[in-house]
Amino acid sequence: MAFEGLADRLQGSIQKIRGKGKVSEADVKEMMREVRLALLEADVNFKVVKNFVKQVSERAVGQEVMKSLTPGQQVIKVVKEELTELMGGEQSQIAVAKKPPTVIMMVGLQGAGKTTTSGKLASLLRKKHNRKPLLVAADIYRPAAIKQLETIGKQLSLPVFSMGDQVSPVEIAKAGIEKAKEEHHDYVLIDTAGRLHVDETLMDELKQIKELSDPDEIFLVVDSMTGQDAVTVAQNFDDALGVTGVVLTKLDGDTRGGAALSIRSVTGKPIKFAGMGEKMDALEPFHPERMASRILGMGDMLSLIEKAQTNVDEDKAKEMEKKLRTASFTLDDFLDQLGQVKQMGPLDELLKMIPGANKMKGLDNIDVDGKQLGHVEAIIQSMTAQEKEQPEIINASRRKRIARGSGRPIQEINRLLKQFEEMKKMMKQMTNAQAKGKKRGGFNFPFMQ
Ligand SMILES: Nc1nc2c(ncn2[C@@H]2O[C@H](COP(=O)(O)OP(=O)(O)OP(=O)(O)O)[C@@H](O)[C@H]2O)c(=O)[nH]1
Ligand SMILES: [Mg+2]
Repeated sequence: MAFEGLADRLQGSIQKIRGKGKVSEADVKEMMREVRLALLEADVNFKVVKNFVKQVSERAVGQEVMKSLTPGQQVIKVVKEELTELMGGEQSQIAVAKKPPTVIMMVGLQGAGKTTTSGKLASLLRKKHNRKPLLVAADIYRPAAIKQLETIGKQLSLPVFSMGDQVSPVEIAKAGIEKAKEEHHDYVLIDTAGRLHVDETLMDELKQIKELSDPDEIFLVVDSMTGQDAVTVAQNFDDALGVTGVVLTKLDGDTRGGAALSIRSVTGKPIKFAGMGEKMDALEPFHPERMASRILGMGDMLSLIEKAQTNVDEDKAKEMEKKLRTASFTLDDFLDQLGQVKQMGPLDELLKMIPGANKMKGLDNIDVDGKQLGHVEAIIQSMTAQEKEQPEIINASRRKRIARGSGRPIQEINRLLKQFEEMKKMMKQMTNAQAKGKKRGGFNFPFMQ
């Protein structure tokens, strides 16, 4: 699997920090030492590594306090965000020419996957975007290169334009675009020749094709198995041609990840697509964020963190904390908290997002259908405003009335009131400890622990 070593090591160092209620500068340092080694071992460019480590360290030490996350989780969040940024942040789009056809030139070293990717991309454009692409066979050097593209075209029922191998690639490209105009194709994909190494003859020819066909995109196809070397190659191609985007192929293999993590940051060019196999449908738009999640092996955990982030109102959390400190926390506030937890979605769904939760004893058959939350809600809603403020006034007859009103047995009302009292006590202790200087980075809702 791609990124395996890197993923293992990053996940290992994250594991150590995840649950921490307090993260010291030394913790961050220790973690970043491991992250640095992991990246270097994955063949990531050393300057990129240095920068990454610096960036994460700065943010992790002087972190913004997110009330709904523990400090350990916050550090992980920073790592993920920076990893995403490293691979380009947002997912980038494919250009569309003002006047069709949109011309895409495929360039890259020998065997990188240009011809295969041309076919895949044409197929993707037709299937997902309802486009009418034309493939142009402009590799006249490698024996059977034209045949290869024609075979792909036949397989996909996509037209291939070729003029044999006795006409110059520049001519072929030009004629191909003319043909596309005549036949109203809206995309032209020019498959060019590759060389073992970047050489002048190749670059000169590519430059000429570029000049005459005025492409909207020049996609550099890069074999992700080539690691850091890919970055040098990319720089050379970019210097000569001005590449507009990168396609990383063979991400289905056991690449260590160096190319994927360095190329964007070194060349500044976005990774647009990822080749995930030899089959013609194995091309995916490149999502930096998803890739980062995948490398960190915690996609779902992060979705959970994001859920907490979007659903827990920070101001409200602060207000709640103050109420606890001044012991003015009421059953209404309690209800409010329940509401926040419920907003995050069904509890069993949330539990599923926690890696390993399904294997945890007791959690697998716990009643988490949210029914209980509903009952608690019903009980509290059956109380008067005064009862909610001062639960100590709820005597036996009031309990009976609440039981009738909520349709719950009286034992449940008793249990809830007892739990609420205990919770208040516990929170008071917690906030006292906090006031005494054992400051925790984040305030956790009791239901979320
Ligand atoms: N596993 C895997 N194999 C791929 C991928 N993309 C391309 N390949 C394989 O890589 C080999 C080379 O692909 P080509 O498309 O012929 O490469 P090229 O850049 O056109 O090569 P030249 O024309 O010789 O320069 C083929 O066997 C492809 O099937 C990918 O994403 N995953
Ligand atoms: Mg080829």
